[in-house]
Amino acid sequence: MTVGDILDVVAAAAPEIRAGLPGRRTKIDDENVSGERQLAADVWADQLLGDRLGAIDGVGQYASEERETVESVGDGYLVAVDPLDGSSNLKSNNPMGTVVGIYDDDLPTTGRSLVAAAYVLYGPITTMVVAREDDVTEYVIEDGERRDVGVVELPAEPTVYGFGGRVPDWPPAVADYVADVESELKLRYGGAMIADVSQVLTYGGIFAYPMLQSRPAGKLRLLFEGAPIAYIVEAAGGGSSDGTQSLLDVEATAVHQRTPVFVGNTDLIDRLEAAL
Ligand code: FDP
Repeated sequence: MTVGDILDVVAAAAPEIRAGLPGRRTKIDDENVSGERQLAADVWADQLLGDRLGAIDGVGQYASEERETVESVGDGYLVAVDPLDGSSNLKSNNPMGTVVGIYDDDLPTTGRSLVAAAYVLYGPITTMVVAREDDVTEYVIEDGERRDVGVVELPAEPTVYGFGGRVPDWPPAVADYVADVESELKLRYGGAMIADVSQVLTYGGIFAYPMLQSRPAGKLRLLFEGAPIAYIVEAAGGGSSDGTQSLLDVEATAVHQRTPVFVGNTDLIDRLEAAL
């Protein structure tokens, strides 16, 4: 039952997180462990989720993109959270999300230790997508309760693509790949991984935050973002890659390790790996 309890707590926290955003759009003086200036909303969502998830019987550790160290809170699963993914979208009032990975191992580990992964999308409506044992379900969150609105399956025919990072900073092989797929797909990039991945899950296609010439490991965090999203997309019938292998197979050596992220329809991921 613990996995279900964790997901219920995340769903119950979502309306509270959303309701607290309007007054927390400003940056504070602190940086997170990855050197990024935090918003008041990042810190607040992290505190709220840490308190709630840490109190669940059966949760052993709480790890957050916003905290340097993993907190020990009892015995059981390790819950890794990106409390507000894409929070730089808050200033311009564009969508953001919360990402949750439930691991049955200590960090650092691989995505193969995930027993479930989920995200909340704070869009025009608040939705939650949960992957568990190859089953991916979308919920609408109303009054903190999850209402099942159907199975999520990646459409067989891809239509959208969205790649992060500045184009002149992409390695030539990434630029060539994008030049190739942009004749087949239409650009959809909003700047929050969760919202951009949701477009791929809905319409088919590929989302990436690739390796950059200035930043060979890319921007996104493997254990908080890359692996949970790969778990969801693969369970929905798609593929994932760090450029050479499934994101679920990448061995982490540090809790806050970064990785290039490519997720989407398997043929697009195969072509990407061949191009790199
Ligand atoms: P943000 O910095 O706003 O939290 O997780 C990092 C992330 O957003 C992703 O959600 C998003 O895909 C990416 O960074 C956006 O980065 P760019 O601003 O470089 O496009």
